[in-house]
Amino acid sequence: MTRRKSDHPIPEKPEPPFPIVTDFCDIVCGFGRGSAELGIPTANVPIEQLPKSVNDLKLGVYFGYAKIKPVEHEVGTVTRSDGRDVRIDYARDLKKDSGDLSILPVVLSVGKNPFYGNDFKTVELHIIHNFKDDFYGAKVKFNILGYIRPELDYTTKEALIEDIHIDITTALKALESRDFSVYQSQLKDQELSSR
Ligand code: ADP
Ligand code: RBF
Ligand code: MG
Repeated sequence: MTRRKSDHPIPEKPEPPFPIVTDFCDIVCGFGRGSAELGIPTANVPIEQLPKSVNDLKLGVYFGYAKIKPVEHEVGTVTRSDGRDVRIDYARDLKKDSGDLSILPVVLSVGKNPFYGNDFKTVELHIIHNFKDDFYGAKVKFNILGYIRPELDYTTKEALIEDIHIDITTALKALESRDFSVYQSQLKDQELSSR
């Protein structure tokens, strides 16, 4: 496995402040660079809908699990600042049988994307799963179980892409351990008790 100088050692099990678990939050539009430029789409979530403990995290890359929930709503369109139209379909086309609605591994970026020079912080989730369709407007609930590395600047887009691929491998490896994978159950639907 590739270990980088910037990698933080991953402990045997989540250590405080982890696990952090969120409520369902909205999936909103960003600049559309994740899929178009990097080939790595990220579902962007509004920071104000997240627990304060997420806002207190240092800028960097984290891992955990995520679950998408479709929203019943008519399909809509928004126009990005660059003029491109984005279809907001509230995950109506996601399929249960292809695992789209399962509890899935995720790598998260909490940061200002120095490679792109943003002057504001974003929280973005790359869910490690091959979705057939986008799901803007849907909800996502997730947990954060560990820290992988600080956010870095890069001289090339290829170097950023390569590092994100290593982040994905690192996350999947950590989540193989039972001490992390048990936290999948944090995202299970609450069953209504019959008594
Ligand atoms: P934006 O800047 O609008 O977030 P991206 O290029 O990052 O644009 O694409 C994000 C969108 O791609 C998500 O909102 C979601 O609808 C879709 N998507 C498809 N596959 C994934 C995935 N594996 N993880 C996260 N989002 C995905
Ligand atoms: N952007 C950076 O500028 N530096 C980073 O170190 C960085 N690491 C990332 C790690 C992961 C796992 C993900 C999903 C994204 C990362 N990004 C990073 C953010 C990336 O620039 C952003 O997702 C795209 O610009 C699309 O919004
Ligand atoms: Mg994104």
